[in-house]
Amino acid sequence: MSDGVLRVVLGDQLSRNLAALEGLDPARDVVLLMEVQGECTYVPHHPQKIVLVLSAMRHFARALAARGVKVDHVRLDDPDNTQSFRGEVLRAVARHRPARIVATHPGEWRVLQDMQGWEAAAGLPVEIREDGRFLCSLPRFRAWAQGRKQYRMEFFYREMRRETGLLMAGDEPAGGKWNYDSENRAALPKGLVPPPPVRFAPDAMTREVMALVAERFGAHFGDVEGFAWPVTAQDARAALDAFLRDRLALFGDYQDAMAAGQPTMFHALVSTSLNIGLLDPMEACRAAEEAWRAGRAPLNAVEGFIRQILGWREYVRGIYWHLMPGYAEGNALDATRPLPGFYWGGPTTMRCIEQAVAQTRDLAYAHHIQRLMVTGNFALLAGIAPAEINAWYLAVYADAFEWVELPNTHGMAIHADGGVMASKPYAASGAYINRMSDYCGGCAHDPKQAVGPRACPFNFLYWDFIARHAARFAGNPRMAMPLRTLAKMDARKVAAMRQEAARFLDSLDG
Ligand code: FAD
Ligand code: DLZ
Ligand code: SF4
Repeated sequence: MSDGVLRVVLGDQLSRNLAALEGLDPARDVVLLMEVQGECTYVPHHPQKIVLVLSAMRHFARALAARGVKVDHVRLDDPDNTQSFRGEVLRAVARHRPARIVATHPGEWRVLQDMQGWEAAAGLPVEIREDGRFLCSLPRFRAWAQGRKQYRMEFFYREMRRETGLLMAGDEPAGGKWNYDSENRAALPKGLVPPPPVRFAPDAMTREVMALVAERFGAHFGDVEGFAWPVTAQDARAALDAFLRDRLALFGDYQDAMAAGQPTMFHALVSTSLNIGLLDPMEACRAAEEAWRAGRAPLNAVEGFIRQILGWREYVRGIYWHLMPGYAEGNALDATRPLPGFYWGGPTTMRCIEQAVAQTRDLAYAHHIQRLMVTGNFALLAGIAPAEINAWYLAVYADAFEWVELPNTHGMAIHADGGVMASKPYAASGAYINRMSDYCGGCAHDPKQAVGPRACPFNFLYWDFIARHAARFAGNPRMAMPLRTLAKMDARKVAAMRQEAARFLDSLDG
């Protein structure tokens, strides 16, 4: 046995300041990275997501090795690869005979369970260090959550603002308000074309991974072609800088807007980089704050952007680890319907869904309001089984890791947690999509009709949803308005919409 340490780095832990690398002794220690089939297929990840993770791992390993660190990088096509984390850790222990193993807390419950078994399996001490790359530690979140009946993001966010000093003027929020969301709901005016994000042409290393992924995972939804995500810290920073320069100023105004043929709008496209460790969340927040202080972007944009990262991103991670594993099991609305085929690119007459799914297939990306108010809203209204829709979101987005994907889907989009995250379901009819997008103009359906051959499915499904859950929502003051409207509606119209909904739902494949 050597006196060295085996330091494990997972595919979403590609940060120079990673906890598992603290105290690294280049003379004795070995850093282990493992490309394993099991992680590529536990849900059928989009090929571009697999390319992102594997290529970024290879670039990270190369950069570490260039600094004189001993790196053991197990490749996917290594003939001896056992294709599981556990199997590869055991093989690496046999190769290097370390005195102990050091890892960083992973981003998934499933992986933590596995990691906690490494010590017994390897017969060596395994230290799992807290992941210090987040702005709120898990004990800090727990202290905030303890004893609360409801975990509202807004209150958490204010504490984080105070603690970090971001956008603060002494003890007060900059500009006098904590949250400028009410100014961030404009639709995209005709003629305004969002500047496209920068694309990163694949280098030779990425192209090699693309070929490997195409060969092995070609049957998954999506394609490696068109891969353009940053795979190094340098490119991740370049992507952030391009956003700050070209899109931040209007990010706030059009944060909730959707437009046909505009897959990225004024969004930042930094979630992949943040989630795999190429970009530091505090660096992104400080850079946005600096743009505001220098007069390059208005407060509603900068506060909106910082809230997503300092607020939502940290909050959902806290919720995940505070409430797992039970959180994933909830099904508060008793939803059991299988996922319709159009989520995987099958035909649909609903243009909003078709646009969101097509760009998801092409880019492994959809922006927040598409995920929440189009595909998420549909799953909520139609009563898609939580396990099926959760697995879909985890598979199809390049930025999807369970700690962030699950609360957003299970809690925010489909309300399967019964209101832990959101005080009311984000249910909306076609009127919302019509107001926030130009999708309806070219659609076979009419967002103003709720019955009849051209009725928008979001309309009759919305009222069917409200009627179906009327008793459940009766005690919720935030649902009082739709319930009152339903009660005042002509009973024959309600019956016709519910019949339409039943017919439509019965016709779905899945
Ligand atoms: P921007 O809109 O430019 O926002 C900037 C950053 O803020 C994002 O990069 C992200 O890091 C953070 N952020 C914004 N909203 C959220 C949020 N609700 N939760 C956590 N962080 C947020 N985000 C993921 O990173 N991974 C996921 O798997 C994921 N799944 C989602 C599933 C559903 C159903 C919904 C409604 C949202 C999901 N989100 C997820 C949140 C959000 O949609 C994405 O973070 C965002 O679309 C990423 O694109 P962007 O970088 O252009 O974001
Ligand atoms: C998502 C993913 C994929 C596709 N492949 C790998 C891999 O080969 N090796 C690896 O270390 N991680 C991979 N990941 C990320 C993991 O599935 C998992 O989400 C995180 O490690 C949890 O922290
Ligand atoms: Fe979607 Fe309905 Fe609008 Fe068609 S009419 S795009 S289905 S909201």
